[in-house]
Amino acid sequence: MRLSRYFLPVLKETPAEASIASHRLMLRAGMIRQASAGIYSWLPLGYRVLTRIARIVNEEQQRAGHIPMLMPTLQSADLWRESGRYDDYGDEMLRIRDRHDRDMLYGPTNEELITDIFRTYVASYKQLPLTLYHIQWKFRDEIRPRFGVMRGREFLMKDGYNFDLTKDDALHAYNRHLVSYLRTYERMGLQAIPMRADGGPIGGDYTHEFLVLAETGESGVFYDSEITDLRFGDRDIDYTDVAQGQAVLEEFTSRYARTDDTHDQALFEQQVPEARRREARGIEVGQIFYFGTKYSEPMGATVQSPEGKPVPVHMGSHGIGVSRLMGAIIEASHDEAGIIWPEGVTPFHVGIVNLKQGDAEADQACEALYAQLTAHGLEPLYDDREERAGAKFATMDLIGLPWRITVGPRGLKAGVVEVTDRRTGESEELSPAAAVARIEDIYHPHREAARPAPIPEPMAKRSFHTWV
Ligand code: 5CA
Repeated sequence: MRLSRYFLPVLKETPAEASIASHRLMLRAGMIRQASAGIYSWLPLGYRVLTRIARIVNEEQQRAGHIPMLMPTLQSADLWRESGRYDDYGDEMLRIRDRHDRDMLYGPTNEELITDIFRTYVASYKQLPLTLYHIQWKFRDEIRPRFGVMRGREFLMKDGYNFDLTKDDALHAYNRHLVSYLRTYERMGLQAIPMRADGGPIGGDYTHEFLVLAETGESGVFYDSEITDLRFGDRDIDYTDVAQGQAVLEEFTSRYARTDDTHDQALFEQQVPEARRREARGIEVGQIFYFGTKYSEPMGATVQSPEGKPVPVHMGSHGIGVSRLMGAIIEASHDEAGIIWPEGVTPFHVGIVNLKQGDAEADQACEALYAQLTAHGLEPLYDDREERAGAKFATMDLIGLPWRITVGPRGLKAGVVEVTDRRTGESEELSPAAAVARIEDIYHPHREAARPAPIPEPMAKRSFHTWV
């Protein structure tokens, strides 16, 4: 992309309404624009990052064997009356009446809709296990939308739903989600700690929230400091292996880590030596739930058991705050000058800054770099505007591309360009060809990880044909 032809409305002034860094920087970098309270338009740069976050979420869900689909944003109130939540959900639910006087709502979550789909098509335990998910906009009429996309009213969520014959199978699905979430957040450069949480309006008391530690987080958290040393890394995992899933759950959840909703001070003091006790704040970027037959029973989502009896399925639901993640990533990774994107989610892989636009040699070198990087499957952002070097650097620093190649007539005379690391500010002089190779090397591991994984065997073998 050439900046002269892009739409990047950066702001010089710090917007008064933004009280935390991520909100401020997203507005300044021209990523979002508020449409009304807690509702945002995603401008091109913000939309690019949102797409990258969603892509990682999709890849990791499919790697775990979960199946993508798409449900609508508007739902019929009737289904929610069946589960009993239409009245229970309260003022956060946006209720709408259509021209035929039918009660509708803008979905805050999808347990009812997916359970209805399940009960329509699935009749036998032989069609289990099944986990379906989608990435779709949700609406919750939050009393105090704030911090930009962090607590929006309209927000993008990945929500997945598992259907299993037994509690044990459903707990394996729970563990599979936990593992896939650890991978997902790490690919975005985040450490998100699973913590014992409260079921809230979704229900169930078997639930963990994933929290990114940040001073600006809305949740109070209490944890054993040892937990921050844990990394999932790129270890191999077989998602169909029950014991492996259980081992990861135990590794990541056996130490004390709770949100303020479930915190127990006496237990905290008993389980954690004083020197390792931490009290901090965190941003909730996901939550997983096992709630058994809470929805399947009232809604009649049963399957024929191996003994030939109809039994309600065991379910759980599993959410990731896709749009909130953008705020969380920025809170965790920025400095005075702007955002510092982790390579996994950066809107462009590398910026090219031409120090002397109009100089034939500099222009030509930039064009050649642009073409070579693009040929490697990388997406550069070339600042080809007639602007001072200082202004170009300030824009690149603000929008936070992790790598920058600076091209100027003086360097070119010596046969070099400059490659700069946004995080450390360190630069190295390299030939243009070596600069391209350097950027390619940096992104190569991410491109490997981004390759779609083969579908796990048991899922691949099971065919799903139902006639109704
Ligand atoms: N049905 C379940 C899981 S599928 C569910 O709705 N879970 S949730 O309520 O915990 O939401 C999932 C995630 O969405 C949260 O962890 C959070 O990251 C994100 N989220 C929730 N409310 C908001 C909001 N108002 N703005 C932005 N993100 C939100």
